[in-house]
Amino acid sequence: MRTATQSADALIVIDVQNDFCPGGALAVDEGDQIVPLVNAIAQKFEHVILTQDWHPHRHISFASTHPGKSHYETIQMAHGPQTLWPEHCVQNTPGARFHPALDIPHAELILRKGFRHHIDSYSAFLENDHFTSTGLAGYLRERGLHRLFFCGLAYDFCVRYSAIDGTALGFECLVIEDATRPVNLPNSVAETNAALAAAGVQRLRSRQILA
Ligand code: VGL
Ligand code: ZN
Repeated sequence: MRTATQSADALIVIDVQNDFCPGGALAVDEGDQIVPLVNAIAQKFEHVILTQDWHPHRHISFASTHPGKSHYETIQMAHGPQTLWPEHCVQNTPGARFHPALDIPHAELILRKGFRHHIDSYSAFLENDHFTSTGLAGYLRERGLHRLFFCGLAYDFCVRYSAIDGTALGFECLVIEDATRPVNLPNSVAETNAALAAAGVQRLRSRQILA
């Protein structure tokens, strides 16, 4: 099946940043390998949005902010569980920059997220309290963009929560599987596959767009 892109479509490129690529602080295996594919896919879309994980120093999601806690441990916060990460994507550091080979000059919006000290934001729509809005849904609605294709990093966190929240907010959401890579914590990929299926998020391959 070929999926032709339309004027009400947007490609949302999640967090293709140095810290999520090999050599970065929260490196995703092969995270850099999706970059040429993401560039090619972006050429098929009139509307492209980039997200950028953008944390202040001593952000609540960093294990180092919680004495005695280790990387990848989960703690309970007032609004629910929070996985603790290595310090990553700190505002204005090289790790927070987009991968140098990411080449999407026609991207229309760069949406930063995770900039509030006391709350993390995996999703491009809602922060991890599942209540605080990033404003993205309003932006997309005002611009008449209804069908959203997701790619980028990481499949099992920011791509997952973005596509699920987008669906709940009334957008048609699709994930371009081979243009993502997972962090891969225990069970995180299997849970993501199940959660996307349960939410009705379609997974497709890049050749369905590039063909
Ligand atoms: C992400 C963990 C922490 C992501 C961001 O982009 O998937 N994962 N911050
Ligand atoms: Zn983060």
